[in-house]
Amino acid sequence: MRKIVILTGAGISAESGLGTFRDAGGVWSQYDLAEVATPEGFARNPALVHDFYNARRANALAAHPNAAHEALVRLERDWPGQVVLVTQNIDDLHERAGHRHVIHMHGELARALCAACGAHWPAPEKMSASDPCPECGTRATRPDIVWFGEMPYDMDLIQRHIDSADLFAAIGTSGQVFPAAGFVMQANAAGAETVELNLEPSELSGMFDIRREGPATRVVPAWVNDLLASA
Ligand code: BV8
Repeated sequence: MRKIVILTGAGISAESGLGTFRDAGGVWSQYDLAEVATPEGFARNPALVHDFYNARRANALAAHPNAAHEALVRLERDWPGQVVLVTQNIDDLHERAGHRHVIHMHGELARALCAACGAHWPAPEKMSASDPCPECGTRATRPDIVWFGEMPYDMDLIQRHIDSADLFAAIGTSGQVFPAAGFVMQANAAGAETVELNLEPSELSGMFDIRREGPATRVVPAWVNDLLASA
């Protein structure tokens, strides 16, 4: 039975009230990406970066999964083949909707990382650089987030999944951030059918075989219903 690989972006959490990055009024229009989402920015001003992610962690905790997250849970549960979910998002709405396996390629607000020894642990609601690492005791705590210029997590695993996908779907992503934006080209080269579900055309729309346009809470459940009806 067909293997489905799904990539989600900020658009799937938009209707849960979490901001996207590049839409009007998006996160990157309010903050300077270089200041809050790069290692250099963290080195310059760790308190500013922790304030930025502490605020986003609070927003994410106050948000709730929406019908799009829930539809993907149904697909993972009821699809007779393998379903692999890769997300660029750092919120935990997929998990809170009940999704069992989520690959967070850009890290997670829910985890902390020691910049000295690489240890990971569950993030406190409010994190600070002076929190001591539970493993090595160093006070070099950072959010476990992949910043610009850093290697995303699980890239080898993700590439293997895409190479063996029969269907690749990108949901709610503008296709402007690499290497995630390159996944559809890899899926096409691997012979997968590719579908884009988005509120509006993205940078990569021309790379997809099929497009379903509209808000995720409408187009994702409809897409999942059609898939399960065809299973
Ligand atoms: C790296 C964590 C090198 C931070 C993020 C070519 C190859 C490789 C790298 C590069 C390259 N060219 C340039 C680069 C560098 C860079 C990059 O891509 N820059 C861009 C800006 C040009 N990439 C990197 O730095 C990556 N690392 O390359 O490392 C390396 C190599 C070897 C060894 C070591 C290192 C790391 C990138 C990861 C950065 N971190 N996130 C945080 O979240 O705070 S990326 C950031 O953008 C966000 O996290 C987000 O996840 C990601 C993607 O954004 P989207 O999810 O697409 O969101 P966006 O707002 O853009 O779009 C929203 C979409 O939703 C829209 O399409 C909209 O229409 C749609 N939508 C809105 N509402 C709805 C909706 N859809 C449906 N329903 C709705 N209701």
